[in-house]
Amino acid sequence: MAEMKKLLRSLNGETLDVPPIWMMRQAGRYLPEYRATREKAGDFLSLCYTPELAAEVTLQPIRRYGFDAAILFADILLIPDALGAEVGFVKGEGPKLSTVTSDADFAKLGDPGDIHGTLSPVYETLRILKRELPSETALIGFAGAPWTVATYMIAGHGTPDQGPAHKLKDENRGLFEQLMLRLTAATIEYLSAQVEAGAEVIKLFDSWAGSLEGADFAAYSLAPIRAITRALHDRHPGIPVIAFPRGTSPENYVNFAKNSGVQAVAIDEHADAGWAARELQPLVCVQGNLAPGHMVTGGQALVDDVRRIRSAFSGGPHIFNLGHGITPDADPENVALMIETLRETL
Ligand code: 1CP
Repeated sequence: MAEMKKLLRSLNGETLDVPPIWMMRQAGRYLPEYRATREKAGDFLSLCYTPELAAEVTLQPIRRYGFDAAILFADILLIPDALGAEVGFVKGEGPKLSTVTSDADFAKLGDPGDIHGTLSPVYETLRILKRELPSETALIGFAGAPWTVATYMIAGHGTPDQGPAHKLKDENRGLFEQLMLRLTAATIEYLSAQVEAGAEVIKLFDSWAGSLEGADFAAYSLAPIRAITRALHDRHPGIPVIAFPRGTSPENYVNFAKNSGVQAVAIDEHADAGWAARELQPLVCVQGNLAPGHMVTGGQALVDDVRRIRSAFSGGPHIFNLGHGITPDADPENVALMIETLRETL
């Protein structure tokens, strides 16, 4: 039997001498080859929906660095697009969407079962990747968690404090919860199709979980992720799930690790590695948590921090990653230095 891929071994609970490594936003604007392909595709959504080009940019960081995992090139806002919201990416400004703030807006959204027409190119991208990836590289599919996707659908753009989504939640909870249920159902459909097309691991990005407090965190981050994870496990027994409730509190991270049913919890760079090793690693595999700023600044501080994090998590299952996505101003040489340092014999 072929040896199991490193990422899958960690997700299975194994403690490895050198942990597997991949990087959030590893295909992206810091790479010249990404910028060239992006130019060829024209707009960002065309890049996501052209399987040959989306597969090409997924493979670029694998060829350059030999990461242990490839993450499907797509975006969390493809679900709103497939549900019939208008979605566009304005250069230099980020995403712009039609908003959902009334019953009439909600009534225009499509059914979860009808998303596959729009999303079929994404499944084709996964099939291409399945054929073309090196045999040791794991293939990660992903979606945004319902809360994070809802924050963009309600506001119509990215927001620093998710104010519009909190306002709808507090002033029209019925409508807010209908939207959350629609997103949860659509996400189950989408991720299940990704697994059928070849995804071996699923990641759920709850990038704005940090603004949900107390009971809201349990109801709108933890509960929908648990529902999605359960449905995926029912349909595809054994499929590992990584979730990223970015920016949440230590108590919430622990509650999440105990009760979400996921195999790995990704932590941001603000979570203390020693704390996470003690409190989370006995419960789940931990992914993280190098500060993305090191990819800009490099040098000895980068080397020291890679060693510190590897050592803090050496007693349990760990996936090395950044605490959030790499930024466009990062230096590709610093990514190489991070990997070289991680893989050195100590
Ligand atoms: O012009 C460009 O090339 C657009 C930049 C870009 C890229 C490279 C966007 C627009 N999305 C992506 C790809 C992407 N997005 C991936 C691909 C795989 C990889 O990681 O290599 C993934 C997993 C995402 C996920 C994503 N999109 C998240 C969750 C992760 C996170 O960073 O917190 C979020 C919040 C988005 C929304 C989004 N899409 C794009 C931008 C600039 C944003 C953020 C908008 C904001 O600041 O609120």
